[in-house]
Amino acid sequence: MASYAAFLLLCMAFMSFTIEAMNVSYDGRAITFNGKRKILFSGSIHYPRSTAEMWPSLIKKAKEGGLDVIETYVFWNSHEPHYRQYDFTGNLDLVRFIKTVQNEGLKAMLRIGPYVCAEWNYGGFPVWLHNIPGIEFRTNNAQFEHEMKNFTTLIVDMMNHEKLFASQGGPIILAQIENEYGNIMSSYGDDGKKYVDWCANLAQSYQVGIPWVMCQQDDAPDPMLNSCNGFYCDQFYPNSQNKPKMWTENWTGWFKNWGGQIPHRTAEDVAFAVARFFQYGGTYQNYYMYHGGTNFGRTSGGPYITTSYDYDAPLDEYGNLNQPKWGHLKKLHEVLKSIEDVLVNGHRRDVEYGNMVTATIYSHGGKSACFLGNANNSYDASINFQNNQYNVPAWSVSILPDCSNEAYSTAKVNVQTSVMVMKENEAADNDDESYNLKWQWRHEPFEQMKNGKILGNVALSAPQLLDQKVVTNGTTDYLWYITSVNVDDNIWTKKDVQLRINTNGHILHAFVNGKHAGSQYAKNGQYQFSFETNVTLKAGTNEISLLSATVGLPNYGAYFDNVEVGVGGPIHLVTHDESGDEVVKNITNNVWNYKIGLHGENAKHYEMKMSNYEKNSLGWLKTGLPTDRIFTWYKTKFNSPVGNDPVAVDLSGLGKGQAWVNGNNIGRYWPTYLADDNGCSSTCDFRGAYTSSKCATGCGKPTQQWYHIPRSFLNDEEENELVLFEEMGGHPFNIKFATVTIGNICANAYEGNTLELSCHENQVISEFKFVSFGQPQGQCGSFTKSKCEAPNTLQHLKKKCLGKSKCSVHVSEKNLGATGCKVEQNRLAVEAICTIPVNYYAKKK
Ligand SMILES: *[C@@H]1O[C@H](CO)[C@@H](O)[C@H](O)[C@H]1NC(C)=O
Ligand SMILES: *[C@@H]1O[C@H](CO)[C@@H](O)[C@H](O)[C@H]1NC(C)=O
Ligand SMILES: *[C@@H]1O[C@H](CO)[C@@H](O)[C@H](O)[C@H]1NC(C)=O
Ligand SMILES: *[C@@H]1O[C@H](CO)[C@@H](O)[C@H](O)[C@H]1NC(C)=O
Ligand SMILES: *[C@@H]1O[C@H](CO)[C@@H](O)[C@H](O)[C@H]1NC(C)=O
Ligand SMILES: *[C@@H]1O[C@H](CO)[C@@H](O)[C@H](O)[C@H]1NC(C)=O
Ligand SMILES: CC(=O)N[C@H]1CO[C@H](CO)[C@@H](O)[C@@H]1O
Repeated sequence: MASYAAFLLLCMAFMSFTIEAMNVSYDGRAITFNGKRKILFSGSIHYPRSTAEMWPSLIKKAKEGGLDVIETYVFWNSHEPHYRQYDFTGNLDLVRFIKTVQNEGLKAMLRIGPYVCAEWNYGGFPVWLHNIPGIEFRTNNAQFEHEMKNFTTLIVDMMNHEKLFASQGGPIILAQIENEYGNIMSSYGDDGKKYVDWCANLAQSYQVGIPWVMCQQDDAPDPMLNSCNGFYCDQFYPNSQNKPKMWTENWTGWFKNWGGQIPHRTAEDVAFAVARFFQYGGTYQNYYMYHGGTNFGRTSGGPYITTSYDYDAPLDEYGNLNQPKWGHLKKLHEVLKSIEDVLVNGHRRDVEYGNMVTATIYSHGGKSACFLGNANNSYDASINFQNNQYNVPAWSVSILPDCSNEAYSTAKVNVQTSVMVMKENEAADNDDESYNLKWQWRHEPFEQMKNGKILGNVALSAPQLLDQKVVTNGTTDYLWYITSVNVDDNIWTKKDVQLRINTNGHILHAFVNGKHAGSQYAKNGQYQFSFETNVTLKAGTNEISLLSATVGLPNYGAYFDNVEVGVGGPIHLVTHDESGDEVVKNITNNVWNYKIGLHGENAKHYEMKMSNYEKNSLGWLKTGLPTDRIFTWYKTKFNSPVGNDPVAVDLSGLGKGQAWVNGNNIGRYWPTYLADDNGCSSTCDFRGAYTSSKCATGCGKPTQQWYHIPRSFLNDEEENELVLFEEMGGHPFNIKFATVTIGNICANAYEGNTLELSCHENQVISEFKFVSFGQPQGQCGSFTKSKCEAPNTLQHLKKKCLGKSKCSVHVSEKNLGATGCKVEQNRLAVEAICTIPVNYYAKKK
């Protein structure tokens, strides 16, 4: 066996090094590989939103889910954080990512942009780009085009050099230039059109031998392909009969904002949208996102995009299967692939039944395949099609691969639902000491002037308020604006003085003479707000220090790049004279001193210093731990949770700030930002057009309580360091570490299907909470039995499944016993518990 395995390995290695150029092209029906039309299922996985260590498993699961193509954007601001200084290391190793895709036998679509939107900071543009004199983004502007060309060329050359284009035998079959420009082009007038043509020419000039795509660009010049992005794309048609119908972004869910609820798009509705797209001639479709992942560090866009970018995608933030979505789509892919030949080559004919019910027949070479679609959101249709009677539920598509037997209905989910749970750190259970985390802390100083000087490096001084981007180049969230004000008149030294500041956001902390005078943040996705607080001034020189913090720069819309952030002004000190009239001191155009970043960022307080953790207490205090105090650094050590399951940390109790594990920035946290109380409902009807607020959950709860710590950030079974910068005030006493695993699984399978139950591989099915074969009612967690059911189903399932990590049961009366229900189709509903056997890790050691 060993030699056989070695032989296989050799073959695989050989295969991945065989360079076989592929001619990827397209015609009016599909993308073609060496002239052969293909149906392609694609899914977005953005490499910086996971880790290089996670990529192989994510891509494997995507392949198992039936994908052919992995799509990613290229993130310019991460690769070129400073002008002409590049980073392609760690999870920015684009070549390694594409090669991982290749090693799993999949294809890639490379959306270079370099504008990416993607809820990514500043849409993927480096902030320094904004500061190039005379530049205007995404239009006919020489400076912009020069820089865009420089970066785009770098990426194309890199792919070329590694022979990663399909024309060179590599996996990249499609590339994209620009991104959704059609949505905003009209704002740029004639220059917009000139820019689109320039983009198309640039892409063509690379001669990479694969097709280029411009998504959401109705006028994409030939031979650029135009494609559709949206929740539904069945009504989209390309701008030429010689181009295929392509869907580059089918949103599988939606992202989260601080203060927003948790979006959820049902498996039934995503499947419906995809099946309908294929019913109406689509041949290429991409799930945006297939794995959403995490906005580590300061990569999330604005306004106020959260650190989690889970997206309710088929693979969850941690890389676990999001069931039933993953499995329901997998089955759809299998069915559509089984009729690929007829779909890409066949003649299509629609038969209308009224009420938005349509049958579609594809036929080719004596074979045919059919779709029965019902886009009515309430009416369950019963239709006679080719002399057979069919029920087509509201908002569903049934697929009949032979035009007579239903192999798949988007409305009938035959896949388990997995309820994920956060399991508290096992290491903690065994060792009470580490559970009581020991904290050290230190202050972040409130910057102020001493004798007209600021300690440390002042970036610049100017008699005006500057856009935060211009000063920081986006290298930090934080910028100090510091000035001094002389008052002699005694109306200013009385009680009644107010400081009024207009700011462009997102958060402002104000200090007068080194004392905190107040903090405020923009709410509801609005950037601008006015800040007002009472202050006490003294006769003579007063120091006013403002710390402005950004929470992700905007990433979407015409001219989004010019939206100002930071303290925009005006800034007034206001009091009243003897007669009660308002007196204003306008300090807007004072000389302002700018200091970039926090003291602790510049001193790298977050860098791991484990080796001398106990000794290295310089500046860190062990006693007098402050709570509810702004500008506090905290740090602690913790053990890695046992096993391989993904790890997350609960940061409730804290206010707002950033967190680092062993020096890796795991993102901004803001657990005190609660989601709106209204707009959630306990039931979710998949029928009817999806919007991002439909089926939302989490009302009144923190938008994000748990934060992902990738396993590769942790030291194996050793001590790790968590560092927090707490900006708003909070306490670290609720912080706990957990692993993410399956708790309960529920499944529903209709007669004729096979029910598959599956826990994580380190778990077993330990108990059944509910089993009924007949006409059970309700949903996962609240199933109820009806009058009729087969009597011995539970025993049957126990025998097949208990103590196993996975099992499957064919759902039929023959197998499970007669139900006695007088219905067309019985179903089996099951709820079971997955647990990790007590001695699982002990045995492994
Ligand atoms: C690639 O395929 C397309 C369409 O099948 C064809 O028109 C083109 O000539 C081919 N190119 C090469 C280099 O073979
Ligand atoms: C910001 O970027 C510009 C180039 O766009 C550069 O000239 C300037 O020195 C940078 N400023 C800082 C503080 O890095
Ligand atoms: C990008 O700009 C640098 C100089 O800043 C230059 O050395 C390099 O050749 C340029 N790359 C391309 C492809 O033009
Ligand atoms: C959906 O079906 C109902 C019931 O038959 C009908 O009244 C309604 O007009 C249909 N809606 C559409 C948009 O066709
Ligand atoms: C500011 O002071 C005024 C009286 O001078 C008082 O009415 C007001 O409530 C104070 N505002 C705050 C926020 O303390
Ligand atoms: C204060 O100065 C700023 C900048 O010149 C100006 O925009 C603002 O209107 C002034 N405020 C008042 C009350 O005049
Ligand atoms: C082109 C397109 O469909 N864009 C959509 C992007 O997402 C938002 C939110 O659903 C839609 O409103 C846009 O129409």
